[in-house]
Amino acid sequence: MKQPEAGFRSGFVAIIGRPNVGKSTLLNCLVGQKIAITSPKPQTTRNRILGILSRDDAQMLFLDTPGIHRAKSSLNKYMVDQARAACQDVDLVLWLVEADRPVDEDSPVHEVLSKISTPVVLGINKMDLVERDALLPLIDAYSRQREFAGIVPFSALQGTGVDVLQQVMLEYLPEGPRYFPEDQVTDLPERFIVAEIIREQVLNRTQQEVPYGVAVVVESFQENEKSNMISIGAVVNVEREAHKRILVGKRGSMVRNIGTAARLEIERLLGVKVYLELFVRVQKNWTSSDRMMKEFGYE
Ligand SMILES: Nc1nc2c(ncn2[C@@H]2O[C@H](COP(=O)(O)OP(=O)(O)OP(=O)(O)O)[C@@H](O)[C@H]2O)c(=O)[nH]1
Ligand SMILES: [Mg+2]
Repeated sequence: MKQPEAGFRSGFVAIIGRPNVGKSTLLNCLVGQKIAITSPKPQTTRNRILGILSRDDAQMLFLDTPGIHRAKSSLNKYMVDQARAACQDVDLVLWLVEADRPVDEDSPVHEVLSKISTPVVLGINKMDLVERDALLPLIDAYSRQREFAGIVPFSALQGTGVDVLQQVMLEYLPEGPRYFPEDQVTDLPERFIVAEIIREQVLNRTQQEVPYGVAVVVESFQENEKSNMISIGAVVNVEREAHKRILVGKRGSMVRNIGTAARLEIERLLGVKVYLELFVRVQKNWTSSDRMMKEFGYE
């Protein structure tokens, strides 16, 4: 174990909240780089995602989590469990809510918070969507719900107020060592990030139940040093034949567009040319099968 430098702080912060409140957008903003995919659709994030923020005086380790909701399918239960588990053994919990929504008395987040004794900071995101005057009554109403270590309004999309939020959170981290090298932003394998980038493009282009039944698995990832290229083969699993038809599109146009957009982003991430091949496959009702979920990396 490394010895902490005098005054150096480090620790874990779990970012939790309802789906779509902006948890992943905030993670990316704090770390200064896109690690987690985001979308206007709820239930985008499915796993716990570590983001590392290194400063001269501290290393803050953020856990982005799936939105907490009343889950029915195995996949949804897995997602909520990930969020619940992230709250264990952290130094601080950051509960995110939206500035343009009234106080949610009946939030399933309360049940999760009631089981932990960790300090909780309330982050009121999307303040760009409301007048400043609207924030005070909201802060007042939330502070009557429970005790908070701090309440901070901010906008993850515009970056306003995020420095204040960072400072408030830092106060709750103990003295500790630098756990990760300064230039490391996450512990996720490249394969996972590649699969997520592909899923994000699917989310951008599909509606209704299709995006919720998509799982992307990277099956091959080969670096060719001679041509300085990476060849990636990935399977986009869907729950039904009808979903496959939508994803393939007219003469393959949809899957081609998804592939092109994903490839460009993967090339930016990896800094080399990429050859990306996508296959769409039906795995009937996989979101209700523990076995299939395991196979797709949700275990
Ligand atoms: N106007 C505005 N929109 C925001 C802000 N932060 C996030 N959003 C948008 O809110 C939507 C959801 O953002 P995400 O970061 O994916 O939300 P999330 O909480 O991670 O969602 P799940 O992973 O589904 O739980 C996206 O369309 C974001 O662009 C903000 O500060 N202002
Ligand atoms: Mg998310």
